[in-house]
Amino acid sequence: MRIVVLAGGIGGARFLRGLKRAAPDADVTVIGNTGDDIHLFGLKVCPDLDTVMYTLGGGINEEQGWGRTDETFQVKAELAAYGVGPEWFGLGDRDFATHIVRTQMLGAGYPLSAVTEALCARWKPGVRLLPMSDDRIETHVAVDLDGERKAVHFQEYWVRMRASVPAQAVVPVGADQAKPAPGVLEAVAAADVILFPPSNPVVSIGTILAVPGIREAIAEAGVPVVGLSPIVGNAPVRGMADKVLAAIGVEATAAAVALHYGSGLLDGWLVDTVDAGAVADIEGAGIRSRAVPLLMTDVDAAAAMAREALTMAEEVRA
Ligand code: FO1
Repeated sequence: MRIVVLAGGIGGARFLRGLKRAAPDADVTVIGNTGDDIHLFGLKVCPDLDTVMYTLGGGINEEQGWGRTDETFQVKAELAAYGVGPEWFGLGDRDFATHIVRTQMLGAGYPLSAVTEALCARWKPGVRLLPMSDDRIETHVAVDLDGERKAVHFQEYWVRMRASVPAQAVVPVGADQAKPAPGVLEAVAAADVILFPPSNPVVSIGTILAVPGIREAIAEAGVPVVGLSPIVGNAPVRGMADKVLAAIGVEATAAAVALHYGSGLLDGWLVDTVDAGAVADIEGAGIRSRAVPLLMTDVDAAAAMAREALTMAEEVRA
């Protein structure tokens, strides 16, 4: 079975770990969000690609959900001693190596997709990890600060500001001119099932869908597309997805997110058991829905969610 998964960072990565346990023989292609990417310390940082790669490759810091395990911060401290920041972004020593290799290869002319493949040769994530695009796309967030509207990079909004002010708009800068990375459209066209894990619907999956051609390819693939709600009990499972949902006028509920994707894209949508009351509304909008436990408390729980998603895919295919 060929499965295509659109993934952001922590939620996508943990779901994928469950999917690999639930379907060990499946051929899984991950289309990773690169809108969170940023140039810091002279290096190209790709948080979501790395979170997937480290999580599936066994190198992730489990408590944080991002960055490397057994990490130290000597390089960052040395840079700070030179007055070089930003101090608000924690890049560890082990992680620096990944970014040096990536930046060197990009500088030598390799596209991000080839660089990601080279990094994955070490981590062996057991999936084919593709960036959504080789073109530079950076998500910016418009905020009102001191009476002025200002655009900040997504990482600055998320990590430095902790989404403490309302997001007025979210813009994937460069997406309109971007092309899907090699292999992305081919993987979608060859898929038996397409899954949207409980990743952020705006800045993760929304950004992937903003790359011209990807949304259309998924809608036209003619195979089941099943998603899992990242909103449980009217709040994000983790992160601050409600802040960016508000910016696009979507309520932070499992049903509102399903309707935001719409029946033109989604065939099935799993909600958490606490949101069982939303199932009828979602089905009324032409999307099959069921309430199942959606908290990824451990790999077994994530695997159970993946099994539910695959079962629903078979039901909507029938
Ligand atoms: N998230 C934080 O909250 N603080 C950090 O200092 C931080 C550093 C960081 C370094 C590398 C990396 O791959 C991810 C990192 N993240 C950090 C996570 C990341 O900023 C976001 O959570 C994702 O972009 C959202 O998916």
